Amino acid sequence: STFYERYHSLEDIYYWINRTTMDNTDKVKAILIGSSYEKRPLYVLKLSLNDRPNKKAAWIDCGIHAREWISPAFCLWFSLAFYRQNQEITNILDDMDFYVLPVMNPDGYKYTWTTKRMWRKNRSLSRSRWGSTCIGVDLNRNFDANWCTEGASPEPCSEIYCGAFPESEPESQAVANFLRTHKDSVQLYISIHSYSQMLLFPYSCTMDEAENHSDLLEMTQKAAQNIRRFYRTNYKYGAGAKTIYLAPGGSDDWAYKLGIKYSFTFELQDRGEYGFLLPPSKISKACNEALIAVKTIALKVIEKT
Ligand code: 0X9
Ligand code: ZN
Repeated sequence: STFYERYHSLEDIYYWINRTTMDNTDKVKAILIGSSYEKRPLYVLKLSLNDRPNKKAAWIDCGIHAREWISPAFCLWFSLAFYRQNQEITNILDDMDFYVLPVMNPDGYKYTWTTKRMWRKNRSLSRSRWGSTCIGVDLNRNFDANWCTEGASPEPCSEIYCGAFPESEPESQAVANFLRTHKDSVQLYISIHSYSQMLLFPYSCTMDEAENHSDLLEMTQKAAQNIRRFYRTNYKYGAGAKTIYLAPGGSDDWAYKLGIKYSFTFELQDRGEYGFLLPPSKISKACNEALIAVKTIALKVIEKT
């Protein structure tokens, strides 16, 4: 199997980031957007083939949740597709730069490799009202979108703990700050998770429909159709709250409210057979499915904006 068909330790991913930027200085830049609770750097790769004024951009983040190993694997896979530059990708890159954050939660990811494979949250220490301590905030409940309402928990020991306040965590703050300063160019936001095979869009923090619901529905429907056609895999699609569950404080809803009107969360393979423990032999199919969805949606965004 190739490098991209295996899961990689955090150290390997940092090495890969370094290597990739050094070998492709004309197309890839690493941008330091902040650091994690345990002070690990958060690097975003800017993938760009040309420099034009008013160039559009897309954002993809991976590894918000530590145990979802297929997610960082996808960000690496996506970057490879970019170097290889098949025709379709080149067409997209003509009009659109990509910002790729391979691991939003490096402390949690590291912890799943060394200590506890099923860890989800980041690794920050919190004290509850009762004086007990617990570790970890769910970064996908920590953004400012109906923060800590139904579907998130104010209890530090919960797996869906929302944190002390919106953007209390350095990881979510770094992402939010970057997107705030780039919101004029970034038109498309995608967050990669697993598992359950779903293409989700806002809202997840309320049952209300997004203002461009029918656009988003059509885009995810097309993406799901393409996945089915090429890989015979079924993906559900729809607004998060109605398709999966009510879950406030997510990055996709926050990005949408910021003004990024094409905002998505992809839940990659599988549907529970292996769950978070998706075997390496399944990486290539899972990533190609997601890649088709990214391409389909990016082309639509370019058409529409
Ligand atoms: O609950 C989540 O954060 C995501 N599912 S996961 O199993 N990967 O944890 C779904 C996120 C959907 N979007 C929002 N809740 N905003
Ligand atoms: Zn997740």
